[in-house]
Amino acid sequence: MNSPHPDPFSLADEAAAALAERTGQATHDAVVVLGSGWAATADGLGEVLADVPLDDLPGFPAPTVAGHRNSALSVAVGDTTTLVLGGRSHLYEGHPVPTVVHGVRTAIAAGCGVAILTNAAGGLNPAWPVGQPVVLRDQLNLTGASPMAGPPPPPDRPARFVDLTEAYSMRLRGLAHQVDSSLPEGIYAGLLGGAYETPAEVRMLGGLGADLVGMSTVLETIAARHLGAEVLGISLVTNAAAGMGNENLDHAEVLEAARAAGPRMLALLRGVLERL
Ligand code: 8IG
Repeated sequence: MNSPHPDPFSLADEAAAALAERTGQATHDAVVVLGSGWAATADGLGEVLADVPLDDLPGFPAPTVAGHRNSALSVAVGDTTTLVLGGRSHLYEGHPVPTVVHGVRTAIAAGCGVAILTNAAGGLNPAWPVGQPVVLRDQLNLTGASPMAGPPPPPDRPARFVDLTEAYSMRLRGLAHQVDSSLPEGIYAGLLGGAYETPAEVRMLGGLGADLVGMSTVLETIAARHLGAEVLGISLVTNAAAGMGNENLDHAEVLEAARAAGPRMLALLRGVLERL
């Protein structure tokens, strides 16, 4: 790190410079953030140009969550030079909001105009089986936090009060449906997490309009929109939200559902990246 306490935007610039140096790619076009269980889709997206340990880059802690991988890949997918972040940081790990959104800010500083944010989520729609990918249509940020709270962005960045009317890009959602026309859409509720919901909380979330519930993504989406990137969100339903199915929740079940859905998710990501 060049300075002891850079603001989060300067830290993202530093990380983007380190990324360019370590990958040999002056810029990237799109970033894919791989959520729980999505790590395997990194293999097969395209030609791997570079593989850098995430925690070698300024501001990136090593991922601690099972199913994440400590790796930033530079991958050629058709004409799209793609940065694939093998893991992310979550609020429930105790990371501050700037750390949680550091990956997307770094990617955008590296040139990415498109952010594809993936996650594993609980499904509230009983018609969705485990292993169902769902395109995010909108979100409920129920974390109680925001990347736009705190000191104002520096003068060379957009002001806060970012417009979130189109949090998830119509254009990118259209591309996803071109690739896989049977994909449903849903509203993702992002919570602090650390524990799954009670059945009462799941009923409440359904009343609020949520179709999916998880512990990530929503802050990254806000940070990406603030900096002008288009966002595509994709959830993999890996469990029925508590009280919606007939089983208790455990993380091993989540990882197995993701593994089985891997080929479909890989084709979806590759197809979207090739069409950008
Ligand atoms: I995977 O049911 C996965 N992540 N909050 N609730 C929340 N996060 C999740 C869930 C779930 N499943």
